[in-house]
Amino acid sequence: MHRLLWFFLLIPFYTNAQFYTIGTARPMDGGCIMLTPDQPYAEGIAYSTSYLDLNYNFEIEFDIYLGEKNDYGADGIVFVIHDDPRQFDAFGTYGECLGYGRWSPEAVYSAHISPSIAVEFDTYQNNLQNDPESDHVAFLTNGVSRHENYWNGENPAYDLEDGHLHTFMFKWSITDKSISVFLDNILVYQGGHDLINDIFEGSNQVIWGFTASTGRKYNLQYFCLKRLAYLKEGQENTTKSE
Ligand SMILES: [Ca+2]
Ligand SMILES: [Ca+2]
Repeated sequence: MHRLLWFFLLIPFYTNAQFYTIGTARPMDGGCIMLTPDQPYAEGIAYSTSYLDLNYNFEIEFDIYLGEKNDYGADGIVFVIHDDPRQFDAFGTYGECLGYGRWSPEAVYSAHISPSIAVEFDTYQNNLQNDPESDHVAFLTNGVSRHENYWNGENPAYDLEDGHLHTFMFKWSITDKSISVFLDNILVYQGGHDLINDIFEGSNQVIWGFTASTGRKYNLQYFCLKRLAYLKEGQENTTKSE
């Protein structure tokens, strides 16, 4: 019942969010941000210059583009929320780690973004990361690319490199301490997490953005921010101060 009392609170920067870019990432015409060009061995990262506040419930919605080459495409993109000590200069390992993670969970020498949570949209099978043959979505933490679970719609031919935009929504509820992720309006991940205490060591101000990489195989990859809305339970017309 109480969920019916949620109201949307749009914060001012959502239509023209500014992004800090690293590597191959560049603004595109139309407000989207290219992460990687259609070239091998690229790594691009874009972070919003405004911090996220995990003390509020919020929804972030994007269009994402993973390219148009299936057999010869790679590697995918990652939506990341982090409090890495390098802040806006944080990056992970290229190629199969998508600019976010590390070669293996034990590979602490391999660049990775931590503390963090992330959602990867992976378009290339890498056995070291336990990837299925199909493209897939997986929830990751603390710069570890390897995952035991993933979503591919139980479709062994699931493909995101189809030349089309895909809608992606990330929802955080501080009320329930839960994360919900939707891809093309399908719930692809849901999990309970006490992000502030268990991941971010008490910090509620965190950086968010996307990382991406290519390797021997490659694709044009980009994202377009559509909406960032803070939601306040049971209170109307409450504006979050910047
Ligand atoms: Ca992969
Ligand atoms: Ca594919």
